[in-house]
Amino acid sequence: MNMTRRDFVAVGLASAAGLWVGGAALHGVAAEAPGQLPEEDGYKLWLRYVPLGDVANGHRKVVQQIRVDGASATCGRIRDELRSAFTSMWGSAGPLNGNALEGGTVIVGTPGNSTLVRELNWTSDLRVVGEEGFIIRSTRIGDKPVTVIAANSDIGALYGSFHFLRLMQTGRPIDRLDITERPALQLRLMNHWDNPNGTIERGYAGRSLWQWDELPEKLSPRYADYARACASIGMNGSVINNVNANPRILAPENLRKVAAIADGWRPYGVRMYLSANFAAPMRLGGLPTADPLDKGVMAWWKAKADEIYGLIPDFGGFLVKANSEGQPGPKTYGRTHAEGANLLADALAPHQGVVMWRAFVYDEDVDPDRAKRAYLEFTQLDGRFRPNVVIQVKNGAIDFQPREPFHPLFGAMKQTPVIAEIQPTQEYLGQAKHLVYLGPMWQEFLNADTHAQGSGSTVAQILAGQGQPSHITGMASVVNPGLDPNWCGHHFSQSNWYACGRLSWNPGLSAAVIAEEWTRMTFTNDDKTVAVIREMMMGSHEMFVNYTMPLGLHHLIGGDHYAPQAGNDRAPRADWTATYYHQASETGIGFDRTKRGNRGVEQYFPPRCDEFDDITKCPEKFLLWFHRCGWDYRMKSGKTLWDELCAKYQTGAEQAATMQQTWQALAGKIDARRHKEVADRLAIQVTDAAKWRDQILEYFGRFSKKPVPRSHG
Ligand code: GCV
Repeated sequence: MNMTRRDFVAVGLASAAGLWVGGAALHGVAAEAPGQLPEEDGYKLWLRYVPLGDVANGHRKVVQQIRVDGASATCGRIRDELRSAFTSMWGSAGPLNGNALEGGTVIVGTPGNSTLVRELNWTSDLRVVGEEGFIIRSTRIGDKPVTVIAANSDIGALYGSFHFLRLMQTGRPIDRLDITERPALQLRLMNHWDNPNGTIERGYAGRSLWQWDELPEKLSPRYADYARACASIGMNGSVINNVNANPRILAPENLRKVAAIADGWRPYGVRMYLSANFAAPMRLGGLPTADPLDKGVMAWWKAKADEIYGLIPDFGGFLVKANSEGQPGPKTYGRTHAEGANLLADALAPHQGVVMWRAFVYDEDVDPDRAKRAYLEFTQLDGRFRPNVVIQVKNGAIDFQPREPFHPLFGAMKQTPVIAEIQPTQEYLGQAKHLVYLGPMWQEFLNADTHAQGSGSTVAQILAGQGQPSHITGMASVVNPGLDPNWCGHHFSQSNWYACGRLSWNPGLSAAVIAEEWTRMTFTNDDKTVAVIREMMMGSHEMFVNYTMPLGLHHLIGGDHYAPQAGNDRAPRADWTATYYHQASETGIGFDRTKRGNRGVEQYFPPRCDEFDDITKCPEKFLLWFHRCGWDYRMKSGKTLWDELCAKYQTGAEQAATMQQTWQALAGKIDARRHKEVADRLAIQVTDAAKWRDQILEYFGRFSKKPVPRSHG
């Protein structure tokens, strides 16, 4: 789907009309009675469908009967979902597919599978929503008031049904609906970094979901539960194995296992993708080379693609990490990333598959500064990729740090589609120990104005197709589910899975709206409690940045990517140390990427480039990313840099302690089990936030030679 800027705005408006802003339109949701809340383990995620109290009476008038005429497996899932949701929310469900059309019927269908939908003749309205969008409308058929969830495909109808249920779950009125939704992005993908031995690279919620030793005969019920959760937030694909890919995932016996999972996902519209190891023709196929220009290698990949599509007809394609962190790639043979990507693209093209080629490369030969390398390599190759290649770019130029300026590749590739990679799994953001809601961070990233096509070229607009030939658009999320009972380790980490899906559907959604939706569905509809939790969540990212890496600092960690290690100066590569980035000395701190330094700012479009370059205009949150400053540099607050740094760390640690108290005060408002499990992790967070403050300030104090100001010590 090719979207113009106008289309993108239209999606945003439709969403704003269909959802709500900041809860203002909510009405009278009854609080669940304190002390009577049954304990929950979190397995149901945001699909709990708890009884809604008084508000359900209004809903019941609108929904008395469900009618889903289609016969496909997806329509079966829609019927099951609606029925079990209504039964759970109301204690009983109305009749399913009753013969007579009654007032209060919810009709779900497409013009192809439902006479009622066809006869409504909404042809031009349905054209707007494309293959995956939907319309939800309160209308009349004859003299009967009905609600229609209409789409062009069964999957669109499924998404519409989940949207309708979300309105109910969050206590919204459903009697006068006129909603039109279409996803802004085509590829809305989960990326798992799961290994064949059941471990997960950067996974913090137990072992891998995929039970390789039981497949393909035995299918864990979690596979369908997973696909259902993905569909409920609009995710339509998943790469199930680590980008540090074991070549054997492509072995025939493993492909049969992968196909069994894919079969279970199909009714939910979740397509299977795999990470491919570039050296698979050698390591699996026994060829003497993996050179992308070798005819034998080309034939091997074509045969492999044919084999995969024989088993998984709707296979999505390959994700590739090449010539990065020890992974094989085309450069091993003196070829370019484009030649490597095109090799796989040609094999997949007859089947309409795509290659997602990662821009996470930082070859030391390209430039001394890691942050500049991917841009330099990939902009040179723009125009040389096949049409079914997309470049998958992390949100920032280094590596999922707590805060990075947006990657300069967004907007820079004029002829090659670019999709974003974000990381719900919180590798550098407290893992599953800290409560950190990433919605605000992603919103900052998506709303960042690249100026690539003049003012207003936000990352979100670029992802949706503005200014690039985006026959393919998308967003990939390195996700967090594992076998832990609550899927994500920390109950609040579920919100990051939820948010990445909602933002992939509509990158224009506000983080606060998403936080509120999630809280209502996951914990409670009690307005006061919701407001408290939403504010906790909304402040949590800035708080984490404050107590770990404020003012543009980053990478102050070591191997575990969790604990403070600003003094880490030994690693196999210089750009894996902390000192490479912060460069603290007695004269100051920070990395000079200005026009007088290594000119990294020049990778951004003007006026963004000039803003980052000018120390008086550079947002202070990115100060030490772009500038090297003396310890006495005067900040906008009037404080010296050293004092400001101390204040940030102290504030962050205090905010963590306050958040713990806030949560404590919600005892009784949340079921006891989940309340305690969150409280236990908050205790770790508060202790570790204080450690961050103390250790980092002690370390930098050795260079600044200044005391920590009394109020912050
Ligand atoms: C999957 C970082 C992580 C690695 C990860 C890599 C990547 O370096 O620490 O675990 O590897 O990013 O995104 O490829």
